[in-house]
Amino acid sequence: VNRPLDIQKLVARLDQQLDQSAPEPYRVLVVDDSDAMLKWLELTLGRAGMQVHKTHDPLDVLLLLERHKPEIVILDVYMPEYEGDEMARIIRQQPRFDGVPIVFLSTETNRPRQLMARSMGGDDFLVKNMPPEELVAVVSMTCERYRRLRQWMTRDSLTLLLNHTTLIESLETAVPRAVREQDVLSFVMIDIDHFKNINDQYGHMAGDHVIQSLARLLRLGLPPGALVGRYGGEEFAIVLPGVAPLHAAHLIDALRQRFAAFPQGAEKVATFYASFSAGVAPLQPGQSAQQLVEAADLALYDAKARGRNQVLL
Ligand code: GH3
Ligand code: MG
Ligand code: MG
Ligand code: MG
Repeated sequence: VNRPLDIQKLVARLDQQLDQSAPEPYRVLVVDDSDAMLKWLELTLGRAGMQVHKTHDPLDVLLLLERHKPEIVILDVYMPEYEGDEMARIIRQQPRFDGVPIVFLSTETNRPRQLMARSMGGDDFLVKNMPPEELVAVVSMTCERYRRLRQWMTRDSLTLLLNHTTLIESLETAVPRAVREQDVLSFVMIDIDHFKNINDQYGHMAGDHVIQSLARLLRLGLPPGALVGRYGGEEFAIVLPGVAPLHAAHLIDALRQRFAAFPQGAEKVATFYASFSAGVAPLQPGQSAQQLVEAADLALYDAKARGRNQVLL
């Protein structure tokens, strides 16, 4: 006897695998005027699987922060030109680096002096000559916690797609880049059809499952480089750098067909089918990110007006 396939269970497992695939090594920046200390840090953290960038020149710190996007900075306090806490203050003045944890690593054992360094923007103060496994533990725990925090801040919790703010920020970065590189870029707005009816007929839980199923399809079905976000409620937005509008429309239409054929349902709910409408807009010369969103929105509106379950360019 064939038991019915438990789709939700399969899907939960798939999500788990997707989220666990290939954990990236922690990226660490170490700053110390002693080359011996830098070597030791590189060896100790490198052996623990971390990616270590090092410098003995505090003036390089901002450049290296920009270039390697480290997830933590380990900072010496006593250095010839700049003291570490001064450096921490400078890092903290840059809003884009405000979320990077800074850990001091120094011979200083004087508590008031340590506190002063922390008040300049440090998150922790470690004393040198600590056992290597302790250092590795502190760095891993700190990176892990900040990764989780960043995920909460940039992702939508129901779908794990980019949230509204992050998606718009990504678009505002992608548009000038496309202009600079003279590359095409397409933007897509998606809205699930008659979603209110789905909620009314099958309940909000079933509605949530529909949103999640579309999110999964978008996460798996788009080329690498695509930025996929939940724009709001049952609305999604996609930035496709390097993808021409016709190609974008075909990609989205293929997903539209798969979505419309996907049996929906939750526990104790009859199987039903959902669909979405989408508007695609190419980045036009001189267009701002906001104008691009408006253009895609307009195309979406047309797709709705023409009967839904279709993609319009
Ligand atoms: P249309 O085809 O014109 O898009 O019709 P619609 O019913 O989808 O349009 P509308 O935008 O008016 O309805 C969206 C509904 O989605 C309203 C809101 O109650 C519901 N909704 C928004 N966010 C969520 C959510 O996270 N979960 C669920 N279950 N419902 C949501
Ligand atoms: Mg020193
Ligand atoms: Mg809507
Ligand atoms: Mg809708």
